[in-house]
Amino acid sequence: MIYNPEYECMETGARQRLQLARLKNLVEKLYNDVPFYRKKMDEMEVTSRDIHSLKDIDKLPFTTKEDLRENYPHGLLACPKDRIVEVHMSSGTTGKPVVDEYTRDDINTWREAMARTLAGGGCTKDDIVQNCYGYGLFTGGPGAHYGALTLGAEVLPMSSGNTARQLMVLQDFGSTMLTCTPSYALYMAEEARDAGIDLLKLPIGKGCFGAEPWSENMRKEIEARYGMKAYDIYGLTEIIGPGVSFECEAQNGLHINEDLFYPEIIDPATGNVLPEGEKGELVFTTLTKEGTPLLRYRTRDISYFMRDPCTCGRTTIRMHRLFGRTDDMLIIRGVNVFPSQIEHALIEIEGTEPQYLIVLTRGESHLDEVELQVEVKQEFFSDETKGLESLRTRIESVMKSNLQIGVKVKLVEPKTIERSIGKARRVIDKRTI
Ligand code: DLL
Repeated sequence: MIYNPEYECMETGARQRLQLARLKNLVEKLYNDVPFYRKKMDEMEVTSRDIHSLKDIDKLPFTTKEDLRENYPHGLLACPKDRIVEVHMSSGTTGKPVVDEYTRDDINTWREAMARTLAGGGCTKDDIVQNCYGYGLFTGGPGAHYGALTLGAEVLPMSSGNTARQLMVLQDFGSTMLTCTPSYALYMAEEARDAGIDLLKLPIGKGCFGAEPWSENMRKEIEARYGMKAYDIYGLTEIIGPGVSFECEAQNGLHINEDLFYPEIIDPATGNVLPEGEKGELVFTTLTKEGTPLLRYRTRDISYFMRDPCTCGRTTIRMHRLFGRTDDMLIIRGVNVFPSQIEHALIEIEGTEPQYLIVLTRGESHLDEVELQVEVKQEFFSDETKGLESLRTRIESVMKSNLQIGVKVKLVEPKTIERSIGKARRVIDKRTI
């Protein structure tokens, strides 16, 4: 089902006129209301009067994750603070999170974007949506929740974790749609098998999965284990959360809600806009947001656009499922982690060297496991085992509170972690997806 054919099936010329009008408004508003953007535009000697066509967007400045971090917490607010009704965050590179502040209308935009997204995966008012994305500052839980409510579906706001209870509810409440990270969907399927639950006998028939990289193989696996159709959904906190783009029944690229989020693909090295169809870094401009609208936000995600008509009837541009990122951000159990965050936390802990190695695996359980190898200072190593054990548990708890994920720490002797002459190799990612 197409939730909003007026916008999703719009004739391209009409959509472009709408995008241009919205872009001009946005530029005007950012210039007047956000000193950060006024400064950037002044430096580049550009105003809304220089925007005559959508192509002129390349005259406008980019926004980066660093810009968001430097303006934490409210520096990019574009409306009076009392109009904000909800806030979400995700981790930044060295601890400071990136913040998205929503007005009531922004929440309505999000509801609209997520209703389109879940409808793309076949959700209707008759569905029972088991929502196992995390609720809280993470956008996954609330985003899917809003979308399901907007469609009139029934929501089970499970949040993540407590798999035994998830499986109980899955059976007893007859959930027909699942929303969670793809790795958690597989983990649940594994646990179901161990508990002797036959998922194929349950009414669960579709799911919208995202927030982390996954592959066509993982899709096939999820679809086979649950007997469902599994759809890829994409988004990021900075832009709105989930709801930026989504797959339809054709499962051939993700339709971008481009009347709301204007997409570009750029060459990450030069910043130049690439011709349609070429692979590069995704950049989004929020066309209607009020709280923290962003101009040309560099996502660091890699994809390319597909403009050929889709069999579903939507006319929106599609992006290929992500190929990876231009930076070193890791997504571990759906949580964004930068190796530099680990380094930052380690420096504070006495007894350790700033030498570490992150080893990522995804075992039988389909959940990410993290082993953090840390070099211990010589004097600590000659110490008795009790001291080492308390250092190990201390690092584990510091990591847990800094990264929000559990990490298994292995202390190693000085000079055992391989040194490199070039870029240090901090991560060994053994996960196959
Ligand atoms: O992960 C929003 C979201 C929630 C999307 C639920 C989909 C479903 P952040 O925590 O800010 O927001 O992380 C955003 O996650 O830049 C991508 O690198 C990655 N990501 C998100 N969706 C996908 C996907 C949410 N479908 C970052 N495939 C993004 C691969 C994804 N990576």
